Amino acid sequence: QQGPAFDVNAMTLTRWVLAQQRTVPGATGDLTQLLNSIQTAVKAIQSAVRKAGIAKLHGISGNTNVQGEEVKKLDVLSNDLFINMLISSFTTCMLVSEENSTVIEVETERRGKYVVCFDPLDGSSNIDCLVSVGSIFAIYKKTSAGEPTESDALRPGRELVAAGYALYGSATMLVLAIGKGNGVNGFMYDPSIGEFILTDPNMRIPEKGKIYSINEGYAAEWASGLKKYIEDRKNPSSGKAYGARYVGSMVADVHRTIKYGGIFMYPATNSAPNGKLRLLYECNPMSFIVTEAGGLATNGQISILDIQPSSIHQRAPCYLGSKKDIEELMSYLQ
Ligand code: P6P
Repeated sequence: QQGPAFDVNAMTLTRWVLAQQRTVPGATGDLTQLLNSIQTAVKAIQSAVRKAGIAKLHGISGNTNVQGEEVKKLDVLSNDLFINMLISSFTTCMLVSEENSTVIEVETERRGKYVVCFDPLDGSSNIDCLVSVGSIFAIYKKTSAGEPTESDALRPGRELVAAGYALYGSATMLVLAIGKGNGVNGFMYDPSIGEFILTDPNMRIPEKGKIYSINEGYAAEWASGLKKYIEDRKNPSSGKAYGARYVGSMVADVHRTIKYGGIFMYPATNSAPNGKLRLLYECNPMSFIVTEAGGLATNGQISILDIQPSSIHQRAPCYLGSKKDIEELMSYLQ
């Protein structure tokens, strides 16, 4: 018995978020409003990413197109969309963006109780060669009294209220974790109705995988424990060798790691002792999501979610993925 050709009862992201809100006593609906504003930004970004080549939105274009209109590069366009949708949601008081060197304070009359850290278009160096890119966001509830300050964003990932990412891949998917035992849920974009549909409920990362994901170009700069770990993936004393997969776009590499299992690593190197990935809007949200899906995330010493940030663009070494793979890696790093 085939399902209906047209689903008249689709579980859209909007409907799912509202249903979750109704299970929380005293919920004001602000988080619902905030997530729906992020959803709108992601829908607009996905549309721009999909037609970037034609609309000359790619990084290589200058700043005006043949009609002389000002053309924003995709990462600037994505940043403007996130900022405008978040501020106009009346649910945020301060924003941290990968694209802005300082925090963005929301003016008083449009303030709400949430602080959002985001990378509006992660992996943008891959756009011109059509490799998947993504958006990443992390949401805190402001708990301090008085005016919002940078310290309202400099909090361990353990305090996150929600985190998510959008992957602009062969299809567009939004993956969301809102804590409180709701797990991790994946919503596929259906362009025919312009809605995200719940296709991957309760995503769980396999306990152990057989794929490792790291940029081997930096192998000469790795610590000895990591070198040995990678060597033993390739040449195990027993069992099969691991496969290697590295897109070079964090959202794509992390999403594959959650779906198939295995381990994603952006390690410390001699030249970059804190690695490359940013703690507030890359490592923390991804670690929150992977942990909610049953995996682990570490900087090589402690859980990424326990790092006390000291500056909004600080980097952190990042090893995340299947529980048993991370535990095995840690036995090499100690
Ligand atoms: P490398 C993309 O530029 C990015 O910020 C992440 O999305 C990705 O995981 C990483 O950098 C790739 O860095 O040094 O391997 O090119």
